[in-house]
Amino acid sequence: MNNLIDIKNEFDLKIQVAATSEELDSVRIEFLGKKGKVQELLNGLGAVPKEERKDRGQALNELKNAIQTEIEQKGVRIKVAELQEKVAKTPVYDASLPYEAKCGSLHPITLITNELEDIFASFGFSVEDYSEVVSDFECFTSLNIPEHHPARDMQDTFYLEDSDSGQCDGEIKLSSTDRRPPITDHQKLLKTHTSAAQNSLMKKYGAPLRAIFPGRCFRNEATDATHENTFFQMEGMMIDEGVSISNLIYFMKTMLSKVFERDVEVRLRPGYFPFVEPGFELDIKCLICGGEKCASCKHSGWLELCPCGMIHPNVLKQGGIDTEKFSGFAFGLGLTRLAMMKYGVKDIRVFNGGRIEELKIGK
Ligand code: FA5
Repeated sequence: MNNLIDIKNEFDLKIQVAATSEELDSVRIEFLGKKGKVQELLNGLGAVPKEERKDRGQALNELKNAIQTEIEQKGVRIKVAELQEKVAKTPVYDASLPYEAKCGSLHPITLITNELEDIFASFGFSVEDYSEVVSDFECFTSLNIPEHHPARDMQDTFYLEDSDSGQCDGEIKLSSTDRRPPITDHQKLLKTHTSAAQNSLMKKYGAPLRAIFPGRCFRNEATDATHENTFFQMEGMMIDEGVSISNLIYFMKTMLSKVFERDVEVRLRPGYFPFVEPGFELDIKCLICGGEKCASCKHSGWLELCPCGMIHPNVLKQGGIDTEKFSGFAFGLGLTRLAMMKYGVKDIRVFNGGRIEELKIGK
């Protein structure tokens, strides 16, 4: 009977260690399987002397039953533990709880606009909103760009059909020099630049005036890494007594160093815009390639960012400002391009692309 006790001892050890259904099953096979240790002894029962066979058989059956029972009991405990673990790992969706929306991030243009608004507010500038549909007068004539002035062709414009009658059905007629509708001051168009708000804001507030007005602009342009047909600018104007180019340069430099939180290389060169005199182009050294020349800066190392200048007296007069007393500067910051530089976005088309992963820039 010694070997039965040994087998039971061995079984007791192994069943104690078995922690999973698979491990328990191997113990079962080892002891109760067809070629298992108990079965082998049962198979050998015929060779046991007749007078011992009954007791031996009874002892073997008792051993078999004991092992069987213990395996079954341990099996139940293991199943319960496994089930509890599975339940603990399974997320519970409680339909009665409020819906937890997955939060996205603010669009990079919103982020940079907010930042600039804060910066200019700290300089005492008000933040103005302006329509995306403006009149030809607002966009061009009031800005010293009369009908047939070649400067109109610098900004290929989307004119709205039938806008003179006030019955605009929203259909957009693509302009080109030969397809432009007959010009009247009332002709409606999608604003090509934020400068279109200058005249109206001068009339609304008079001088002195400090205002910025960010807005969406539209141009009938072929798109590439730095050009979109729909993009953002942020216009700024400061009109007061004795405003000079020094004020303009100070504000531009301070604004850029605050936006980039480090010194960025800029260059100022003469630029022609009929509504400023003198006019400048303010370029920023490309922050994508560090000036090494890449597709994002059209292989020039620089990016046109913020044309600016002293507001032309004709424009001030159109806005009802006394040019004997007041002077002012204006700038038209390329907001979308600034966002490219600030967030290291290589291609401007990402901003209108709608791919959330590419737009997850800020928090
Ligand atoms: C203007 O729009 C003038 N109104 C700016 C101005 C304002 C000058 C006040 C003087 C005084 P320009 O067409 O260069 O200028 O555009 C200004 C900026 O807008 C450019 O430097 C550029 O950064 C951005 N920009 C222009 N066109 C596009 C475009 N298609 N896609 C993306 N950004 C553009």
